[in-house]
Amino acid sequence: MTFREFLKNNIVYLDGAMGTLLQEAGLKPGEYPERWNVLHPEVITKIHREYYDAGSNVVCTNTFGANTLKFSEDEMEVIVQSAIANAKQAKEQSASQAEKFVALDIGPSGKLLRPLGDLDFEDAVTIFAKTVKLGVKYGADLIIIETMNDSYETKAALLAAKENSDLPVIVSNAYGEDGKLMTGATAAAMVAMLEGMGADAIGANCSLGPRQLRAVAEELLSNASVPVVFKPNAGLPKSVDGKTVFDVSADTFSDDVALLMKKGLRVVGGCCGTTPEYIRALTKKTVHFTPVPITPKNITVVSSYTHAVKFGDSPVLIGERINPTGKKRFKRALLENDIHYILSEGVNQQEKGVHILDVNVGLPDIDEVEMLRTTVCELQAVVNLPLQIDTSNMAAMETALRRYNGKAMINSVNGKKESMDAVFSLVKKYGGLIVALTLDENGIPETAEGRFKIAEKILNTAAQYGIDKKDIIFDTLAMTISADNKAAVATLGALRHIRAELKCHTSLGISNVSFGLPNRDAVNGTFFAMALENGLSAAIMNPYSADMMKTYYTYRALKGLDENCADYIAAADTFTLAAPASTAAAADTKKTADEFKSELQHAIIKGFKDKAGTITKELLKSTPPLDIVNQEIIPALDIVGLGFENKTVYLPQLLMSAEAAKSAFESIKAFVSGNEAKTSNKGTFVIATVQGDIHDIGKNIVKLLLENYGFNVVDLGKDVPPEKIVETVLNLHSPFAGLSALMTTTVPAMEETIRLLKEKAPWCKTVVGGAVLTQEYANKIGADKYAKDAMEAVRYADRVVESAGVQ
Ligand code: B12
Repeated sequence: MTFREFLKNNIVYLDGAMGTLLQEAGLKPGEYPERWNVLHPEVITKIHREYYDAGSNVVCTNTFGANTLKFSEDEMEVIVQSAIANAKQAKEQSASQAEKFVALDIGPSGKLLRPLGDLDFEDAVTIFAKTVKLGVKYGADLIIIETMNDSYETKAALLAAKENSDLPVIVSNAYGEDGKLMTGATAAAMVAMLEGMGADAIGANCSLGPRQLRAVAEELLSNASVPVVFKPNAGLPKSVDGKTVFDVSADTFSDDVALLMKKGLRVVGGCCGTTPEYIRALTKKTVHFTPVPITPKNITVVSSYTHAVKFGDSPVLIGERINPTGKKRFKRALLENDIHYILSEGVNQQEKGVHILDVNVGLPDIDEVEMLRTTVCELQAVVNLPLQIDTSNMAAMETALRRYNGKAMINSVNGKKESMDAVFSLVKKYGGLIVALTLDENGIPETAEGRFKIAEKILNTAAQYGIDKKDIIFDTLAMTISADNKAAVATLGALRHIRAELKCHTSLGISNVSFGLPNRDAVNGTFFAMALENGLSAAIMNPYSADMMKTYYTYRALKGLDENCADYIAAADTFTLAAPASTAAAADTKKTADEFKSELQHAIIKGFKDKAGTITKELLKSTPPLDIVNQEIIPALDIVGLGFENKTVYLPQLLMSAEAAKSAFESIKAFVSGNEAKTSNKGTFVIATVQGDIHDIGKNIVKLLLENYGFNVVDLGKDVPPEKIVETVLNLHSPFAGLSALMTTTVPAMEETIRLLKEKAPWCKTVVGGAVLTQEYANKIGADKYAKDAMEAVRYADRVVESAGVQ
């Protein structure tokens, strides 16, 4: 029986942990477990066999960290070959009567993808592809991609699996206590993306015990139309007598997992801390369970790297402003490659409350493939809304879908054969929700019936490609009423018909309807309300239009979709506002220093790197550099930091803000170094961010200021071990060591550095700083001086130099 056949009607038992068992067998800290496939095949085979004997149907090869970033291509081949051979041998040896399969195990690459880190998306695909090809070559039965905590990397791995094999693929992510991935994705968002790309089963593993992951399992079950995978840890790790132990026993673990199996889990196993005993307990308790049938959830959904947007509950707003049609300023931005303008249109529309952004960057004179790729990548770094890829250029569409971090909306397909063939093949591969226009080779039918017929044809053709009707949303084409006064009636008729008969969701580009008329917004607003009453699920619209927003909020309130009319009340006084302030700011007007200041905070909060640098340069003409740091850069980062703490901002946004702050700081640095020549040498100041901590913006500011006040600063960078700091202080006989720590978890490293410095270089004054420190804490860890900001560090060092005559 193939794995896919088995998965259809059975509960699948996976294995448990490998790493913790290898440590018990003697794997040393820092040693690569994957090498044990070759060095100690008997140990690996024994562990696999014990899992099969305990009732596992699938064991995962010992290849979690095997990739070409860690191993040479030659060594990779030997590792994967032996890993699969070990698992196959265990399969032969096991006396278990259960169906048995070998899964090629793929874990995270160990690097962060751009824009979070420096690994390019396509390079990640290539790295995973190499492992996949070896898995196929040496006969794995399926692939399991697991413990991924970034949706983008998960996509890269799944794409590599799909492009290089026909094997079934299980995809499992590591969710945190907040029920989200490290980079912010909810389980619903992951299901939307992974199902669209054709994962055979989707789930959660690692990070927490079965109880803490229960809500994630339930979210997966209510969204997924494929089997749900659950492979939690044996609870949380704790250290007992220097050994790591987990706090959930095999008995409790199996009870907790069994409870969720009754709700529908179909692929179960264990992660860190679990052993064959856990799997045995689980199989024993549940082997008689009847598998809960997998039911299609019929959810029409798109997703970004953080969340899913579902169609049907409440009207969905799709912002239309990233589109050159009829917009001179936007055309100019495209021709001049002014990506900032495009990004700010994205950010502004998000602030206005749209749920999805339409992205159209097609102009005759530009390279649309390149432009669309860049725009999608840059946009998803600064906004977390799902995107609607809007192009008729199929090469551009494919590049954008490939790079998109989520399940995109696709604008559009129509009833022409060539359009359907091109779009459906792309969607089959990358997933997506398709907007289907009800027109074909014969044009746009005048009647509602004609448009309905085309909709039926599109659905039938999509089905031949294996695309479900939940992934098609119909646009019945709003035509201008000034040319044909029955146009809106036909559009609305088709809309009603499609909703009622085909049960599909619908979308309309609203503004076409009013073309050629005065006060177009008035017509658009009313047409939008009529369309909603006739079954419109989503509108491509202008969120800066007060009439459109008025219709949206009043409709929701009147339809009982807005509890206590809370959203209406919150938005009511904005209905009269015109375009947002920052759009006006984009116009070339003269700005005051104050405007630049709040713009700088805005640029940092939104992560506009280039803009932050340029605004700072302007600001420096009228404001002292330190004021910019203290009144603009730090408060802006504090806002982002607070958002991060409250889980409204996720790591990618935090990172983009940090990049923008750094760019502002670079402008300040260039200005300061150009303006003030160093006048004296007051002595050496060794400075570093302590071990384990990579925050260095604050430390760099301190460095710049100290240099400008005549100190010779030796900057050791970030994540610096105590020994290196001490060694440098000793070599230079430095009178000062400045240490920065921004996290509670890295303050102990600061304490250790101070302890070593006191022991080896007692003359050296330790000056400490960083957001988490306080005077009290600084005293406790024995620092000579706590400086709350850079200026205080300079004043202190000056005082010491003056009073002691330090040189
Ligand atoms: C920007 C930022 C990042 C950037 C850092 C980029 C970089 N190159 O520095 C990125 C995105 C990479 C990042 C990563 C992480 N971050 Co962070 N980050 C921040 C943020 C928003 C701002 C920090 C900052 O630069 N502030 C501006 C500077 C100018 O201020 P400052 O550092 O305090 O410096 C001033 C003074 O303190 C003093 N000073 C600083 N150092 C020194 C040194 C000396 C010698 C002296 C005298 C004075 C001095 O002078 C400076 C100028 O006046 C803070 C939140 C916040 N409000 O602080 C979170 C924050 C520090 N990060 C946090 C976390 C949790 C993380 C991550 C673990 C997230 C994750 N899940 O991966 C990782 C950490 C990775 C690691 N191992 O270090 C938490 C820490 C929580 C805690 N209490 O422990 C914070 C507080 C956010 C939060 N509220 O949850 N982060």
